[in-house]
Amino acid sequence: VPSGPSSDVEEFGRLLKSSKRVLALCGAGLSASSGLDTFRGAGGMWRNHQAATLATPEAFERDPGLVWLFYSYRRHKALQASPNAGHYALVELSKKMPGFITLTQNVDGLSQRANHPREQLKLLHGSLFDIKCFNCTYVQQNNYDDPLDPILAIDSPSDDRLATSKTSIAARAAYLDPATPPTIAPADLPHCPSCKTGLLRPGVVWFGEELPADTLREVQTFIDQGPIDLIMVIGTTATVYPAAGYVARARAKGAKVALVNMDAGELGAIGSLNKGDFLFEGDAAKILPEILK
Ligand code: BJW
Ligand code: ZN
Repeated sequence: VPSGPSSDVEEFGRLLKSSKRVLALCGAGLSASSGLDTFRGAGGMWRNHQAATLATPEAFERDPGLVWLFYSYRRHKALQASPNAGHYALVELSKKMPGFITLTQNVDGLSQRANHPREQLKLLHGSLFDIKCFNCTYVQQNNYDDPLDPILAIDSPSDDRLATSKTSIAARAAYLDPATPPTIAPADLPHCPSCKTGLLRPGVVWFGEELPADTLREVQTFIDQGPIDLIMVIGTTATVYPAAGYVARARAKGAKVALVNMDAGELGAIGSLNKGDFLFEGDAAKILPEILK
């Protein structure tokens, strides 16, 4: 009978202590206990739109106002949230272990606000607080304006009230009427200060877009440097590529896998957990401080 993964905190502590090169691959579950929604499952809906259908360049071309309202809501929520004990536990481990880097798919800025050492934090999917031009190469980093523009205020007439489940059925039905015009005329949305013609957009990586080349290069350099002892897969379904592919690449470099997830049924790209691997089922904000101390 093959034996499966361990959930023994002491045994994990011994592996961590003997490790020199460690990766964490993080997803939305890391920020769940800070009150931010995940993409898939219960939290992944906004105004009856599946979050993943709004996170594409095609959606932005079709209705940039709708997509911007979704991101304006997400920026607002992220700014109201605070980093949790899970973010801080990763920061502490980073300080203790120079060979530890965190690859995060999250765009919420919470790791940055927990003062995660920047060289040890790789933002695979960009940030809600980087603002780019849809047409040219203009980028503005660390823009925490909320709203970015008055037209995107979530209490404006084109607001976010429909996002709550308390919304009246009539209001929701009116919104979903296919005759409903675009939420905001594109001409009224913020435009690029550089080329003047392009619409500004959030600096996140949408489906079909390349991940930031410099970040991918930095991660590749780390992988190429030698064996990897451990990859912790934290609060992610590991279904979105190329991010999910890092689990197999770390394994190919000898890494054990430690899965930290509310729902251990969610194995995504992880495949099966084997002897030597670890499984910690529960809230990342509670588990990470326990296993990384
Ligand atoms: C908790 C918890 C608690 C809850 N504690 N846990 C290879 C195969 C097939 C397809 C592709 C492929 N390579 C590329 C593709 C296409 C595509 C892709 O991967 N598609 C898949 C869906 C199949 N990838 C791309 O398009 C990427 N670009 C690319 O590859 O460029 C080159 C190329 C171009 C064109 C053609 C081919 C190649 C770009 C992907 C960008 C993804 N962007 C998004 C949106 C970012 C902006 C935004 O935030 O709106 O990133 S999608 C969305 O998913 C977001 C997330 O970062 C990402 C991952 O989600 P995550 O974090 O895992 O969240 P959930 O909700 O899925 O999971 C939460 C987990 O937490 C769950 O497991 C819960 O159980 C758990 N949990 N509470 C612990 N308290
Ligand atoms: Zn521009």
